[in-house]
Amino acid sequence: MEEVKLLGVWPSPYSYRVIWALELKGVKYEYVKEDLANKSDLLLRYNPIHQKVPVLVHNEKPIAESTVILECSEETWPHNPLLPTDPHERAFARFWIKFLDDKSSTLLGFNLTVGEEQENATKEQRELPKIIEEQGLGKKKYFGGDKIGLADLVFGFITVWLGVLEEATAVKVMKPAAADDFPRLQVWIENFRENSVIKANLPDPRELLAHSKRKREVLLESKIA
Ligand SMILES: N[C@@H](CCC(=O)N[C@@H](CS)C(=O)NCC(=O)O)C(=O)O
Repeated sequence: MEEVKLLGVWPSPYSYRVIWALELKGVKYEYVKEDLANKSDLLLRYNPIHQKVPVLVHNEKPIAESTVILECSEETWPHNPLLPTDPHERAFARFWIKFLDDKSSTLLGFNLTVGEEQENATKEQRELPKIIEEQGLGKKKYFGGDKIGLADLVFGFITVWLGVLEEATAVKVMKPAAADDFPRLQVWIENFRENSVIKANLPDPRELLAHSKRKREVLLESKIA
């Protein structure tokens, strides 16, 4: 019988990407909670280079890096596919996986920015909704068409994390110029959150906000000290 373990930490959006993929595919797995302040021997052994979560361990074979894990899961458990079969559409999905993953670290690091660094990060992020609306989503429901795919999972964190980061920093990162701006992105956010599997596997926004505020306070205190 196969053994699948996921080393993750709350509320890591990178861990959530993998949770969503495994849940959407109906893969049974054991979730192993990591403590990043006191990393386990298992994590250090399985991801010696980056020492980060998530790590997926399939029959004792570890794989690190969330987008690599997503690709590997797709090949290991091809049922309930999260990538298209057509080579061009598959490549298109991979373009967006890469693009959205590259943007994720700036977006997620936003909570830990102040001053000029924050202004620069904000400027960069304000371009993002337009690109996603016009190039990524177009008239489609999800990045790959009618069904949730890997690119949606990579960007899925913004459906909860973005609002929380904006509230914690009191900055509108992806601020629409008008209330009805970016309607396709808004619809995508609603569709993503309303998917029953995703909905059952999202962090509580209040807990996430409290966590983000605590992290930001620690940062601000260290800047003053
Ligand atoms: N590029 C990595 C990023 C993973 C990552 O940053 N994980 C964080 C938790 S959200 C972590 O494990 N940090 C531990 C550390 O930096 O020591 C991925 O996509 O898996």
